[in-house]
Amino acid sequence: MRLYLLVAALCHGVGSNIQLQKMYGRITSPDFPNVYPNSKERTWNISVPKGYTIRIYFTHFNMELSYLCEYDYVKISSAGKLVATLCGHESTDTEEAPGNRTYHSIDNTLTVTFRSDYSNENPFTGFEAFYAAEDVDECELLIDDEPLCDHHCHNYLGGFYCSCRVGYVLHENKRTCTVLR
Ligand SMILES: [Ca+2]
Ligand SMILES: [Ca+2]
Repeated sequence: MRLYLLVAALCHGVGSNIQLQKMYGRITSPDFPNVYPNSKERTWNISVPKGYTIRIYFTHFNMELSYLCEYDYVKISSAGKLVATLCGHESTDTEEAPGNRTYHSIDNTLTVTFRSDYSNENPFTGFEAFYAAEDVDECELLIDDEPLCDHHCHNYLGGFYCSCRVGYVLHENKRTCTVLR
């Protein structure tokens, strides 16, 4: 029990996890717009309803530059896949900084991790980023090279529905059309 409390206290001091479920928002490095502290880790887990993806872009980015961003970094991931590893101020041959780029989630969740190591030779002010949910246009999607709807597809915010030409009815699966008898 004592060990557990000690571990919990240590973890709390170093890293923290923030859950965000709004349709849009702003996230920043610790102490922004001031210099970010050393040895900090912070993770934002953003989730929006199904039928949406998340886009995120940076309005400020100033992190310590290190080879392959191994010292300080911002990592973006979604659906268990790494979307980007960012550090520095401008992109180099081996490191990426966001610049004006917009990043997109793969599903309806996006994880952003900020991490700083134990030292900085210069002060760095970190980052400011804005994210927003974006409707998935299911009518543009193909599954196994097939559109989701047999006949007509209607996209709306957060979902879609199918309809059929005259003389057909929509099957129970809500996607295929069968001849009306
Ligand atoms: Ca550092
Ligand atoms: Ca939609």
